This record gives sequence, structure tokens and C-alpha cells, in this order.
Amino acid sequence: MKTIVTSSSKEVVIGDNQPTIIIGESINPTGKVRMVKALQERDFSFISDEALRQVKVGAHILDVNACVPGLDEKALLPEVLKTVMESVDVPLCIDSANPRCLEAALKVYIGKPLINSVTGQEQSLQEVLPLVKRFNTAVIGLTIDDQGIPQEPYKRLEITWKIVNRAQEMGIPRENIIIDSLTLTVGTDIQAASKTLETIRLIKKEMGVNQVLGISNISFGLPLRQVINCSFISMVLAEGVTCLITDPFLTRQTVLACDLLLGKDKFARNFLKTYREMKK
Ligand code: THG
Repeated sequence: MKTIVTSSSKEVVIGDNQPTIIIGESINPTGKVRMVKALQERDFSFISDEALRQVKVGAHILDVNACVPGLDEKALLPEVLKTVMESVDVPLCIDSANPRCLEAALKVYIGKPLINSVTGQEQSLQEVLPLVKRFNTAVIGLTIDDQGIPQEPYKRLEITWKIVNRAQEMGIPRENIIIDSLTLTVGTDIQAASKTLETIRLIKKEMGVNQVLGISNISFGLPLRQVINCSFISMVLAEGVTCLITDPFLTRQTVLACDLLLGKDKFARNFLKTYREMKK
């Protein structure tokens, strides 16, 4: 199973037997005073720097979110997207819960982006999948429905089926869907990680689609978050996740070590190349 996304000049392949793809998460104002301020003041140089920083430390794709309560996301998201496209040459992941904002962003994007995201909710399926089809994009499917994130792995598999089937009915191939099992923090739910791991295993076995996970949710509210996050990365990659939403500055070394250990880095090429670059 290979998912391909592109920028105007670069192609990124997500799949088994490929290096793990890192989606840089930091162009997102949620909980970040400095980023909110940059968006309020249209300080796009801050966003441009953030894009460059993440690509320099190993992001293959960048997530772009411009949702700040009180600001016009439909106008802002395309502007931020253009800024990022002018700053770096990697493909982008367009992150919005609002289909109108996604559409406005898709109109300015050059290449085949990843949409973040569609859910198993009827309204989301009806509004987002037509955009996936019309703009020929890839899309992240969240295993969430009107009842929230189900605890039970089989229920999350059911939502995956729903998204994949609905997409296929519309002529969207399975390769263009990347499933995100989602995870809450182990700080409040001791089963959060184990249920997510079980879900990943199940989806891999039953569906074989590519899978992505936002890593930092797992450690919210706890100390030593990096230790928890990096440990969780090694577990989810061992279960078959092919793509991560994370801060590459904090997690890239772990990802490279995992790829090496999982046989995804022939002759340790990426690991050694990165080591040499770091020494310089
Ligand atoms: N799945 C999908 N999309 C997502 C998420 C997901 N988008 C949003 C979120 N989760 C992933 N993105 C972020 C962006 C910023 C931060 C966390 C997740 C963040 N992190 C802290 C910071 O930078 O200060 C530090 C976190 C850390 O210690 O690693 O702000 O799950 N499809």
C-alpha cells in the first residue's frame, strides 16, 4: 500500500518498507501564544522560519493549521499555505475541521496534498470526501464518530471500514486514505496506549491501509513527555504505523533508530547520513 503526496517539485511515498514519514506539527496555533500572535499580526516570517526549521531537522511533510478563534480561517489558511509553499519544497498537510476552509486552501495548493482530516461522522464524510475526489488529494481518516473516540478497537475498525467504503463508492482509492486511530493521554486513561496499539494492529491486519498517529497526545499532563512520546513512537512503528505527526526536532533520532531496527533503513544509510550531518 503506497500513498503518494506531492509538492510542486517533490514526491513523498508513505508505505511499508519505506522510511517512516514525519509530518512536522508545529505550524499550529493551538495552545501556542507565539503562533497565535504571528497569525493575528500576519507575521508570516515567523511561520516561514518555523517551516524551514522543521524541514531542516527532518520533516518530510508539514502540517499547516491556521485556526484561531476570532480570525477568518477561510482567508488566513490559504495565505499561510502560500507562505509555507514559498519557504520550503516539501508536500503539505492541510489541517482544518472546516470544509469551506479546506476548499479555499486546496484552490491555492500546488501538487497533491494530504487533507487533515475526515471523520466517520456523516456530515464530515459528505463534505470532505467530495473535496478529496475533486482535488485528487490524500486524506487522513480519524476513527471518531458522533459518539466520540470508541474505546473498543473493533469499533474503531468499524469506523475505518465506513470511511474506506464510502470513499471507494465515490471512486477514491484506498491508497489515498491514511487512518489515524487517535489516542488520548495515559495521564487520565491508563488503557489509552494499549487500546490504540491494539487498534493499529487490527487495522493493519484487516485493512492494510497506511496509518498515521499524532504522538504528543499520549503524554499530555505528565512530566518527561519526551521519554513517553519516544517510547510510544517505537511501539506504534513496530505495529505498522507508517507516518507520524510530531516535532521532528524532538523525535527524529528515535524515528531513525526505529527504522533501522525495523529493517526499513538499508545499510543504515539514513541513520548514518543524519549522524554525519549532525556532527557538522
Ligand atoms: N491527529 C491528526 N491531526 C492532529 C493531531 C492528531 N493535529 C493536531 C495534533 N494532533 C498534532 N499537532 C500538534 C501541534 C502542536 C502541538 C502538539 C500537537 C504542541 N506541542 C507542544 C509544544 O510544541 O509546545 C509540545 C509537545 C511535545 O512535548 O512534544 O503544541 O493526533 N490527524
